[in-house]
Amino acid sequence: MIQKALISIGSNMGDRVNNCILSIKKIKVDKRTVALKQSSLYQTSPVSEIMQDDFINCAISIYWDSTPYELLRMLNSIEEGMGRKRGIPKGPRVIDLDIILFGDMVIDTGQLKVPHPDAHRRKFVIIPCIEIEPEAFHPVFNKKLKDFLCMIGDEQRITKL
Ligand code: PH2
Ligand code: MG
Ligand code: MG
Repeated sequence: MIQKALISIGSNMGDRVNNCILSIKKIKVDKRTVALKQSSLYQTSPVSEIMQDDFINCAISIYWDSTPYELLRMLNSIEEGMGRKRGIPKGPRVIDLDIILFGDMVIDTGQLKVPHPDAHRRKFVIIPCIEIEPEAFHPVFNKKLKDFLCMIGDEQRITKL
């Protein structure tokens, strides 16, 4: 099964820019990945109740020649290899690699939820994703990703690096 996947990348600990770039290199090294597009890097305010540093966020699109669960496994192992510690939800992290879309599949299991359940509420996800895939489509809400932007308040800050 080959599907196009959109992956959101974020870091707010250590060398944030380098962490994002290194994670992309690691995704590309996998034999099942065909890299398509890579967004700009953005500095974004944390969307969280927990006080923490700004994030660097970006997104990539790939063709993935395996299942979504295998993609999740690969992303989790990159996170672990880069020193990600599972701490407080929405707390600071060295690297976070989230599957936003996987073709037009809808997955809702304990292990994996696609589209990412918060994607449509987060500028730091939508803006990098639509930079590279302007027509990206949300198969649960039957709307383009870009059509959610006008529903998100001004408190989420995002600037291109
Ligand atoms: N990730 C979160 C929670 N909040 N905020 C920003 N700006 N960027 C993120 O990547 C992020 C977040 C949980 O994964
Ligand atoms: Mg996340
Ligand atoms: Mg995650």
